Amino acid sequence: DRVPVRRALISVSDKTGLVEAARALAEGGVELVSTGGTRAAIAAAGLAVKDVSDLTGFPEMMDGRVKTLHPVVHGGLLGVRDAPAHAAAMAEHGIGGIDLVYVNLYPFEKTVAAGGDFASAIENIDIGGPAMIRSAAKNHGYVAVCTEVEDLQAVLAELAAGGTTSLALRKTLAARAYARTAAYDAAISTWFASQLGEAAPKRRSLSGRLAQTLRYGENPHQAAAFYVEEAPRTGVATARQVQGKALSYNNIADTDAAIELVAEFDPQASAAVAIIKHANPCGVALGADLKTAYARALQCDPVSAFGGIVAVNRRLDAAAAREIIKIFTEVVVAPEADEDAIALFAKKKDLRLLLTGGMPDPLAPGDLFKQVAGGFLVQGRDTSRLTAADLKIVTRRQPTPQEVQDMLFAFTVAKHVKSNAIVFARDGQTAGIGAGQMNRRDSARIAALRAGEAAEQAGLPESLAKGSACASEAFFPFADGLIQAADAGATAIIQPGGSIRDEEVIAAADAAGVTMAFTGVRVFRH
Ligand code: 93A
Repeated sequence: DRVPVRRALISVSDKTGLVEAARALAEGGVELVSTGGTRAAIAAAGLAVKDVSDLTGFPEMMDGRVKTLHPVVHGGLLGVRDAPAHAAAMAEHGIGGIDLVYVNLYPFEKTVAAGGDFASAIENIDIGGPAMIRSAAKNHGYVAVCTEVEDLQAVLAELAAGGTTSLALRKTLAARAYARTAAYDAAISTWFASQLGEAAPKRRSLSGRLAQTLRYGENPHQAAAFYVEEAPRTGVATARQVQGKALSYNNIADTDAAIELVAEFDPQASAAVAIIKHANPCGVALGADLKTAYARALQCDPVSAFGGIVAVNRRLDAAAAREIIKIFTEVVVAPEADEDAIALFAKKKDLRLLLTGGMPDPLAPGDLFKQVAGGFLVQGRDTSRLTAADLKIVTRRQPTPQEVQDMLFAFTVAKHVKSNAIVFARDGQTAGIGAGQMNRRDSARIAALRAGEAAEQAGLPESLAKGSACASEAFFPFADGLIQAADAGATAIIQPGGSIRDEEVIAAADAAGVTMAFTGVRVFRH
């Protein structure tokens, strides 16, 4: 299973780390062969390196379009060394085996992202590179294929240990290599389609590199993996796991929901904490600091918070960490963390700590995909964002400034709650959340129940919903839902409006003495 590396072909556009890697190979006695620019960079470092033209007997031609597309190269990559006919063909045509390929491709994605014109995009479609990657990956029984400098480092580590590569590593590298060429072709086809005016929505297929195979999916009998896009937006895909058990499928999904929710709140203005269970928040709160915000988020539903996912919108400090580790938490996700906070988590070995390196941008455009049998749906991200100026007050009673703040906070949280969503909130703290019911009144009933129980658990005399704002992510079709919210203690209601019975609902609000704002924006989440 182990094969030595005698000859390596290196052809890279991104030359980061190239010289160090080439030097390590050369010092290990590996013969180096390269294409023009790569060869020049290696030679400039004083290392011996052959030109691929010396192998092919052809110069690079047609502006470099043809440099490695030659039987000497592909025979050297594809030849099955142990098959007598292959070995004979190699001998007859003077084809030497190539045992290692390191190729990174013409920067097509970058060229397009930087707004390159049609001609430069076309010129940046790499042909020879993917061909070599695919040949080497197919012949992984004998050839190690590297598409990133990290891959080469893994190969170098094995070579340092014994001068050979293992079949296990070569297989892993081959799988990665095909993921890379698939993503590259997906980027080209997507761009090409967009040039033909088939632009909406721009991205029409999913592509990404395998970041992690997961033990299982939503349930133990489902296989699963986590793929990360070529240039991921900051969030769960950029997270670095500092400690804790391996992430599960559900952990990743919930962590995404958690960090996207707290990202709605400006960290300059206030600390924000969300606690997520099964993709829904069970508590969200703002505070002067994370410790306070966490305590307030926890108060909303301390029972559900057990085994939850905690997300924060600021650099995690020790004071907050000390509170968080008091109950069992599956995952803590933060943009970054203080050393003493990290040290506190170290005591909880299983707890997964993820640092994303920054906060997601809730206003960033992007596409969301949802699979259906035999196809998939694409929609733009929900980048809606409300301010006080967007609220249309439809009742006789105008809201107080505090009620306006509470309404906006409750509606922002409702945007991250599965429909039907009802959220009671007061002073930047959710009081009760009702999620995922088929019937809006049931969601309202659950939210009111939670608010009452939370107050009981905290030893407070009145329901947390008392004096709260109540958000509904879609309109109240009848007055009953509104009456229920008012009965639970809400003094302000925020909802999209737009029901044919709006007049009835407004009349009920006036009769109950509550103030009500229409947003004109619906925030369904299914
Ligand atoms: O234009 S190509 O598709 N034709 C080729 O035959 C070929 N062989 C390697 N591009 C080709 N390459 C690519 O050249 C590699 O994938 C790599 O990205 C780049 C390295 O060129 P240089 O060594 O001249 O910098």
